[in-house]
Amino acid sequence: MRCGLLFCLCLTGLASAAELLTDFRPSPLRSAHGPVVQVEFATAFLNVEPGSLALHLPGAMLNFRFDEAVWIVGYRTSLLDAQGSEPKENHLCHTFLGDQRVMQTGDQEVRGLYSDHYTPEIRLPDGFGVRAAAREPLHWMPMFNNRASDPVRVRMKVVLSVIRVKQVTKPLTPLYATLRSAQTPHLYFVEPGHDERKAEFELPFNGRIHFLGTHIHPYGSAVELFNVTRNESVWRGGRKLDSKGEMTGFDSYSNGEGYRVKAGERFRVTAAYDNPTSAPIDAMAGLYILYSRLSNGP
Ligand SMILES: [Cu+2]
Repeated sequence: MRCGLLFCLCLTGLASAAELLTDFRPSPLRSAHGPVVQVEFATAFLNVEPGSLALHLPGAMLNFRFDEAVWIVGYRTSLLDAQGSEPKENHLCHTFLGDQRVMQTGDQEVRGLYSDHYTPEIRLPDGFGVRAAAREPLHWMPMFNNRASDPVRVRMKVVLSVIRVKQVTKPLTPLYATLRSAQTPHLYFVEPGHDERKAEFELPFNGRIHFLGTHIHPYGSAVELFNVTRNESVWRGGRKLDSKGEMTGFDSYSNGEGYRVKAGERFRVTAAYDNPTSAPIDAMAGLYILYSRLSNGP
């Protein structure tokens, strides 16, 4: 198996097929809507220089397609070091996968998923999926951080869980996504102590929100989505800590029934950081919203 190019599909053995993902394997995931299979790919080893934040690495992005129509129902990314272990440090800023490149401002609707260090895996509520047509061009973009003083060498492995359209046994509901940041530009710095950033926006669709996930950096403490029109909180998530008080993950919202949205309602995303250090820290605060559309309004 050759991995001489900057990007390769080493794990699937599809290096010669490059960007066409066809190697479906059994998945441990189960769905009432059809058999779930998974397809994997990985980057080659990449050097991430010290001081890198939200770094795009040349050659680390991938344009790919499925040979047949699929519903993407799960997405997992993991970083591996030269020993094949997951590094303890946080080198994954975030990734995007979808039908277009994700813009971090404005009213963009994408069909895609994301991951970050604190939300490395998304499993959509059963019965929902992101639809990809046969041979439709899809784009995958990883971004990296290295807050240490030495370069690191890592590769990223991706597992996509899908239901093949030809194997669907019960209809699925398509999900669409939009990314909303509490701060633009999205990379900012937080002084020691408590910090909150807020942004308001309008959602232009009638539908239901079924998944909310955050993109957050170390010391991010809470993210809230608030419906300003109705004066009610939609969801508030916080960080997960281990027994030593180390941040290990962040809450997400996943619900088959979902939260109703009426076109034109205004929302506010608020992100809080608590910086316990004596120096400014880097921060990002994004909310990735996955929703279904209702043709006749909520
Ligand atoms: Cu980031």
